[in-house]
Amino acid sequence: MKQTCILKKTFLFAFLAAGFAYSCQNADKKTDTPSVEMKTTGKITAELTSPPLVPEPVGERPPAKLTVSMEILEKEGEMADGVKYMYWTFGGTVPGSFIRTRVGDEVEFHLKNHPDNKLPHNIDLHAVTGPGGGAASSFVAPGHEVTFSFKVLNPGLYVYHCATAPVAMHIANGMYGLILVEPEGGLPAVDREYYVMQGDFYTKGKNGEQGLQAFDMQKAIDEHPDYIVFNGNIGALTGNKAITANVGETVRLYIGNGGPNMLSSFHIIGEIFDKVYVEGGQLINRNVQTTLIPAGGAAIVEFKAEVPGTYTLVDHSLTRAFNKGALGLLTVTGDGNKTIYSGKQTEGIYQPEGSTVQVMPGSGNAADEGPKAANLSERVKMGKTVYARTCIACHQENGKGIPNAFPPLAGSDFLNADVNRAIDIILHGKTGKITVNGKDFDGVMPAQILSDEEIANVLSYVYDNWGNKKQEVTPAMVSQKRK
Ligand code: HEC
Ligand SMILES: [Cu+2]
Repeated sequence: MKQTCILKKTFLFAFLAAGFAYSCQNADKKTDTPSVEMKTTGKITAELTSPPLVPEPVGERPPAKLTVSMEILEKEGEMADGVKYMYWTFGGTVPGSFIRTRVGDEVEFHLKNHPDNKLPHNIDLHAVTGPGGGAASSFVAPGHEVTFSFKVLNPGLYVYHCATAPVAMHIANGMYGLILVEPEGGLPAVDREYYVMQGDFYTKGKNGEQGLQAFDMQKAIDEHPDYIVFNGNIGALTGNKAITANVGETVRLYIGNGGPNMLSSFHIIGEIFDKVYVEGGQLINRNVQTTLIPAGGAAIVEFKAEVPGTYTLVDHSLTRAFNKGALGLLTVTGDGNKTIYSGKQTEGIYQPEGSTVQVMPGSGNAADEGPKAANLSERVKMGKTVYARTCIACHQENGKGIPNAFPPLAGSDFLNADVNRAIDIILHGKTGKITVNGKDFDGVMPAQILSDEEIANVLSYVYDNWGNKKQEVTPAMVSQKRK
């Protein structure tokens, strides 16, 4: 772009076309001093942070010599409840420590491979101009430390990752993170900033299989991940680890995708991105619902939190979110704004012209004209269909739920303790803190618009499965509670 601008300028000068020259100058404003020639002042040690936190903004500081010291750690962690995984990490977390620089900085990078580690590693930073993005100079054996330097020339948000063979395996084990290069003067100030990175994981056992799970190279080659998650594990951004903001605050998310294979259709349910720095570069798109983040790519998204509530971060390839883990929560607290979002105002009877039965859906009459179970085994069978249609999205096919988000129905002490309470939950929904099998949940289960028969069937199915107490629920019991 630079080249063409210089050409254009010369050309236009000759013809005194000032208007064009102006727009050209404008486009080049941030690179008036080519970053290659920027002089550094002073030496500072980079602050590194673990996700979802990011270091302090660079603000007005001039380019500096910036020392980054990063330690590679191979360590066991928890992928999901009861599922262990041997992660390989930059700085002890997945994604690795967040590095924040400004354009023109000269980074002196110290990469240390902990002596307890088993393997050599290196680092390829997409913010680096040079062979392998640093990989060629940073190969380091366990118990060693290497140093290399680079100057950051291009502002933007960049992925870094290990590039030791087999590269996809090192990445699939968690070896990726983000490095931000802020423009001259820094990015505009916002109230909150967070760091979220998606990654796909391939385990020998299938999703949810307990115990220490080994990496499965064949599944990686076939691109069949068992887990697709934000920040390295299921639940990294839910429950008390949800990210937070207050009503009225501006939020900026640095979103990356480590891959190694999957693309991310990043979306926040209930929010619109006011701004997206497309692919982490200079181009700003506005009013975006879902932004595509390629493997080995990033984006910066910004929005204002206007309405209190819980917002769900997802990969909008939704089975990834609800079945493989790519789900996080943002909790916004503060006063509501009824103009922006009213909440439910009324619920009435919808009565199409000419219809005969005038009842609310789920009042237990109309829909009850459907087939009736003649015995328990039929009830359980019919309940399975209701479950698949209605409950599966949250409580999952195996009834195990999703840690920190949706409680398990499988072997649920809460469910087994009180059948009337269970009926009540299906009829009227449930919010507020509950404890299921020793784990706290504080979510929202919406009231289910189902007939007495359907509720009886689905609960009988749930009670009949997954180690629950084999309690039959009859339509009469439901009807009793509905009154
Ligand atoms: C939109 C997601 C969602 C759907 C759909 C949903 N639930 Fe729930 N369910 C929840 C949440 C969240 C909670 C916990 C509520 C809380 O924290 O107070 C819950 C709690 C429960 C509980 C009590 C806690 C436990 O684990 O024993 C039962 C029983 C239950 N749901 C059954 C069902 C059944 C049966 C269906 C289908 C008819 C269903 N749910 C559909 C989200 C959902
Ligand atoms: Cu590695």
